[in-house]
Amino acid sequence: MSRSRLVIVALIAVIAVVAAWYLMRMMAPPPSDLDLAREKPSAAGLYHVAIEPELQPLEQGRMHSWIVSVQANGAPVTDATLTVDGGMPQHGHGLPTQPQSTGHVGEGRYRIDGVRFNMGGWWVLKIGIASPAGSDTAEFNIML
Ligand SMILES: [Cu+2]
Repeated sequence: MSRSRLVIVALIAVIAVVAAWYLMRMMAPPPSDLDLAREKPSAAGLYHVAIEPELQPLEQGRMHSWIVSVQANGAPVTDATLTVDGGMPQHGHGLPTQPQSTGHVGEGRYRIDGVRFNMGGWWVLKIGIASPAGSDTAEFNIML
């Protein structure tokens, strides 16, 4: 085998190994102890956050909204600004859309529009909450 041909074969082998590694990572099941709670304290403990999809049951590929409830010390937080981020930890990609909070809809509840999960698997929704009480985040795991 000529030297250039050897280099090409070696290159193809490396690409195949890397591709196989990515495929195995994407196909791997999510952690068995994944916390699927839809209600939890925020990361720094400033808020208690609950999320609920308006689409029941959740469906792949459909645009829908979520209701996020925010409380602090047992009382609804009515003056927060919410941001949404997320993605699929095992696929290394973010959300396919840019969900937006359309504001407070009463009693500490906020509507998040424009959520769409374009594939099945393990998704993470990160809710950012800013109010005079402080800034905090809450991360939720969603299986689809
Ligand atoms: Cu994905």
